[in-house]
Amino acid sequence: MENQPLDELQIEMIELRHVRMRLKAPFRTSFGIEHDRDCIIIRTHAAGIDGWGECVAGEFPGYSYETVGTAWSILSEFFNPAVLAGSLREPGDLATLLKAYKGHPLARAGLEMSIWDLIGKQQARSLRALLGGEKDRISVGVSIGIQPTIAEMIQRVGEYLELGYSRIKIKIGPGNDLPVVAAVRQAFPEILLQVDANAAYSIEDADRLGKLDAFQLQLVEQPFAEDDLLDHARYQASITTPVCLDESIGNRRHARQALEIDACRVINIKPGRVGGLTEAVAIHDLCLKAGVPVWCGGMLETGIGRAANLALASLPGFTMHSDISASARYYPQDIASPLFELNPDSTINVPQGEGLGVEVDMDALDGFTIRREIFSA
Ligand code: OSB
Ligand code: MG
Repeated sequence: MENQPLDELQIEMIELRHVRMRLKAPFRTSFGIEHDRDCIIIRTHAAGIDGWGECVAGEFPGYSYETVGTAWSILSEFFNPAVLAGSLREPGDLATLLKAYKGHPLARAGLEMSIWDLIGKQQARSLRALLGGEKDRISVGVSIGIQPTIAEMIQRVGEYLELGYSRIKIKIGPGNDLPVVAAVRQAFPEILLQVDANAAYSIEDADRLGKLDAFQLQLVEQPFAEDDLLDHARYQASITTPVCLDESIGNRRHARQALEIDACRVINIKPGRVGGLTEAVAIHDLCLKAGVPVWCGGMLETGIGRAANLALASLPGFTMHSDISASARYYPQDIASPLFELNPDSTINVPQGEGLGVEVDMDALDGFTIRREIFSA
């Protein structure tokens, strides 16, 4: 990161909003089903500028132990007061201000994102430039939830291919795995296809999961528990398809150790899961050095979080398709503009404006806000 040295930045105000947005279609994974997507939109204010961030914790602790409720509590009780009492020169300084506190990466990352946006606007630089990104357009795919029937899964895959997505990820789980994958592969023999189990299996399932090797998948994402690097290494040793870790990689140390024991050959980087963009870039750098490809995962973000993901994915090591689909894939109405659209070559443009490079639509945001609180120094 090549940030110009900054003046001390004193955050004067932090606003939290619990936002609930109806998804176009329910999203089902091995850990549950979401009809609405809940998140916390964070606004930090300093020197006349607003910075926006999105905390990707959801309504229930299915993907992560964090929820909107725990993130709200940690932010209001600890993180916000620490930020309001301190000062920063760059977004990475947030880690210093919060050094006394353990965990809660999703809450941390949302707050950090708002500070990146604020500092970008203050310096009149895009987030892409602040992060050291290079690409203008990001290759993207779509992540499809578990469907009620195999026929419907094949239909969904066909629809997204028709829309121009050139990489498909399907969610799998016990009871929704080999026959679905086999049928999708048979229907679409040539497509870039990958699967994501969201930690639904254990090592006892390794024989069954070994059969995934027959379907020319790009990768198998997170078959086992978050805290189970060792069994991922055993599984990786038994198949030729790359294992990709999502939930297991919470920071750069996890990434280094996972690569060291060959627990995975690809890493999905999500800024939320790793506590923010600073850590996300560090994991990217480590993987780039090790020659391990990465891609940017998604958490069904609004236009705010999506803008940050695109900026991150512009770094050179993001060589695989990212889970960053067009705005229209997720919501009937978004809270930021412009909307992100899919180019015919299955890419999405990286925002070039200052900070995140998106404008928050206050009327839309107000309409989706179900709780709001302001914290000041
Ligand atoms: O595991 O990648 C995941 C969504 C919510 C929680 C976990 C995951 C996902 C996705 C969606 O796969 C990706 C997207 O935002 O399009
Ligand atoms: Mg995943």
